[in-house]
Order: sequence, then C-alpha cells, then structure tokens
Amino acid sequence: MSVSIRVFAYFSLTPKNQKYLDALIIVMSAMSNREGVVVNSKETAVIVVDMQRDFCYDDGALFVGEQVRRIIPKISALVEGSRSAGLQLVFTQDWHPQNDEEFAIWGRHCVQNTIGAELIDELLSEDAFLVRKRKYSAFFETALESYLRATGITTLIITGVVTNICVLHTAIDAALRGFGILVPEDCVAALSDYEQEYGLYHIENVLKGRVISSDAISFQ
Ligand code: VGL
Repeated sequence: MSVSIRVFAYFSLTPKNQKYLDALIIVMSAMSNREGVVVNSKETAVIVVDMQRDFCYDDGALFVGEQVRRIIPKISALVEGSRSAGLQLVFTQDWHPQNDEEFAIWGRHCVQNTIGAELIDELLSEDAFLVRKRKYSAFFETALESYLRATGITTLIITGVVTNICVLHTAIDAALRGFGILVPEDCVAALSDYEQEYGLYHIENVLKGRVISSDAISFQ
C-alpha cells in the first residue's frame, strides 16, 4: 500500500512523469474503448433521434449531409441487434406546428403531418416507442421519462442526428435525470466534423457518457 502511494506521489509530482502518465491514461482509455461494452438488455434502451426525411434525404428541408448516409446502415444493424436481444427501442420525431418559432433559426422543417417529418424508410420502427417533440431534447414536454422509468431503463444508447443539437440536448437531459449514456460514434452525424467532435467531446467529458464504436456494443 505504502509503495503504491509513493509511486503515485512520485509520478504526480514531477511534470515530466505527469506527461507520461497523461499519455498512459490516453492509451488506456483508447484500449478500454476498443474493449467494448456489454449492456444489460433489460435495463438499456436504444434511442434513434430524428432519423426523418427532412434531415436524412438530400431533398429534405434540413439535410445533414452525406455523413448521414454512413450512419443509416450502422443504426439499422444496431437496432436489429438490439431488437433481437429484447431491448426497448425509442424513435424520436421532430414535430413542429406551422410557424414554429424554431424556424427563425433553421427554416421550416419537420412540420407536423408533412412528408418531410416522416421517419426514413430504411429503419423499422413499428415496435418502437414514438416520441414526438417540438424542441431539441426528447425529454422536453414528452412522455419519454415516464416511459423509461416504467420500463426499468437505466441506460440509453443514443443514436441519430444531429450530434451537437438534438442528440446532445437529449444526452444532457438524460444525464440530468441520472441515466447512463452510451453513444456509438458511427451512429451519429452532424453538419461538420467540428460539430461532430464537439458534440462527442461534451458527451464524453462533460456528461461522462461513453463514446464508442457500435461494433463494440454487445448484449447480455
Ligand atoms: C435538429 C436542428 C433543428 C436535430 C432539429 O434533430 O438535431 N437540428 N431541429
């Protein structure tokens, strides 16, 4: 015990060794990301955020860009795996009234009952809990929290668009409510690399969520 304390003190007190220690921590955290996460199928839900025509198709009102194409098959595979493992599935749908004040920021998009607001055909959502929302967060004035509490969910795997907007706001509200957060980085997309990075940075470092590859998620 005393030895380990002395070693710790030695490493933490010299700036040069602090640098090695920092590098070691980075390598170890990269290794732990690669190691993967085994999620409890009964207590974990997958949330697919706003995978709607207006965001995902190139003729949509607020097309996120080509990077959204890459995440569709990844989300689809994750949803299929999760469905087979018996996880709860939640799909959110941005759902704005005509002339919503948010259009001052983004222009008209996902207007209630329009084609652009429909979920994309590539992802099967019939058995999912559907959350229609007016704001970025899927928790704001929706039944999501009561649904998750009623079904015994403690951890959320959050996927979809946009990483630094609705995904991030949903992750923040989930963290505030005490849910564990897992974000597969190949299942979320943003308008630019910078926005993708700062969204994931916030989730990992400020919310203490885990950011990993979807391949690294398994179920028990
Ligand atoms: C979103 C901008 C406007 C999103 C929704 O889904 O992240 N972004 N509305």
